[in-house]
Amino acid sequence: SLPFDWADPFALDAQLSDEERMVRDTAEAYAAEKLLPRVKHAYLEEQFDREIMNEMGALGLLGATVSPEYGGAGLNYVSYGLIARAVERVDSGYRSAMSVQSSLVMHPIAAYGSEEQKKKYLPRLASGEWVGCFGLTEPDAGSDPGSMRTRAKKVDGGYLLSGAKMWITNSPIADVFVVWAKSDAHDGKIRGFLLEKGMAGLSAPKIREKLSLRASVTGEIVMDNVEVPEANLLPQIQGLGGPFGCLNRARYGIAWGSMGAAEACFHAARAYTLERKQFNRPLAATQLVQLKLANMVTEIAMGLQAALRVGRRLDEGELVPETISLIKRNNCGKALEIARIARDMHGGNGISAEFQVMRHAANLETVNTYEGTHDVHALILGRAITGIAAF
Ligand code: TGC
Ligand code: FAD
Repeated sequence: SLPFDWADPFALDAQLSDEERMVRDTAEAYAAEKLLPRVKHAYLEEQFDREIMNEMGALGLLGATVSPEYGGAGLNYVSYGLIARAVERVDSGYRSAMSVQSSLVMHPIAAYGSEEQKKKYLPRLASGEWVGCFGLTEPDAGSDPGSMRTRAKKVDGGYLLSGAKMWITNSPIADVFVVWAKSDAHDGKIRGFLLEKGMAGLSAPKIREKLSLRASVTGEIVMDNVEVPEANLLPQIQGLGGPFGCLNRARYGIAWGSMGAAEACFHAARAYTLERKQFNRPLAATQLVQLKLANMVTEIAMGLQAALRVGRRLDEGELVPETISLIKRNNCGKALEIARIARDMHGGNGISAEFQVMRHAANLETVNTYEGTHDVHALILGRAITGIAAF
């Protein structure tokens, strides 16, 4: 028999290609050297450092799956997942910035855009020169985006967009806005539009005083008859399948990312309870603590293995959205539980920013909610199991 590796029980490492390991090492080194030292300040001050986008861009971490022809790294989905895991080990907010740019902004342009749109936007988004955001959610349409109110009205040469988007990652610092709206020229079907900072009638106020994901900037998108040229309509897609096609990829990345946050909490809880003594012995010498650590290592090992399996299928061209719902839901839910327990295991120190675990727990509240809530993904699975939509 072989020794048990508590940091990698199923030898995930051995299931990766050399290229995948290289990508992972690059992302982990960047996260440890550049992200970790600034996260506490960023979180406490509710500040996202814009420079991070340029740094990630320089390393090929933005739009990793996009073709090199348009500035992407041309990597597979497993590599994208490994990047998400590495970045979210530090903070879910930094992974958010990466996922939105990659899956929710670059992917729709690459998959649904015109040649001109790809040439104009993708290289600048890949380098981090431009930041993008994705506007689907509205104040009155969250889990049910099909009931959105944002409208595109056809006018000569383009469209007038009116409406409001809510809870939009990166909108206050965005140069490019992927906005989904119902278009009167297309029988009220949902279409995607590329808006740019500075367009008349467009604003993106910051949402302040979040108690979660504070190192990520979140805002609204307010559109008051914004004139959008015909050339900025995403030509290749219509209907809710457009935004959902992007969400499939982002949710997949979050399944990996949330496990990164869980790993950070598990490793911290292990180290802390080995070091900390009460009743004349390390906390780790108690049965209750060992039970908690055993539960953590189990959920993380299974969550990562499941994410790898879905990634391999994606790379083979097999996209089954419900399997993505399954891992997004399970991994986010388990990560949140692990972070809360790790916080508890740190005792009073657990509430200090110094020990990181409470920041992860607070972040994971958002991660469990965005990109489809834990319960909405249960309903997506329930529909697939029973054939009955119970939303
Ligand atoms: P439904 O009838 O199910 O589908 C409507 C159309 O969409 C197609 N479709 C999909 N296509 C591809 N992939 C998927 N996963 C798809 N799911 C649905 C479907 O085939 C159909 O196409 P067509 O051509 O027949 O019209 O639609 P519904 O309105 O009943 O949907 C219900 C539900 C619950 C599944 C859906 O609305 C849902 O997933 N709600 C959750 C909303 C959500 O995830 N929002 C995310 C906002 S973005 C975000 O949170 C970013 S955070 C990023 C960060 O910071 O990291
Ligand atoms: P609601 O839909 O009102 O849900 C409230 C509660 O009701 C949840 O528990 C939900 O599970 C439950 N519920 C809803 N419907 C049902 C049902 N039929 N049956 C049973 N229970 C139900 N959106 C974007 O478009 N772009 C972004 O970049 C983005 N970034 C975000 C960043 C942050 C920090 C946050 C917090 C959110 C972000 N979102 C973004 C929005 C996010 O996707 C939504 O918050 C999420 O989809 C849930 O919608 P909601 O907040 O309106 O909640």
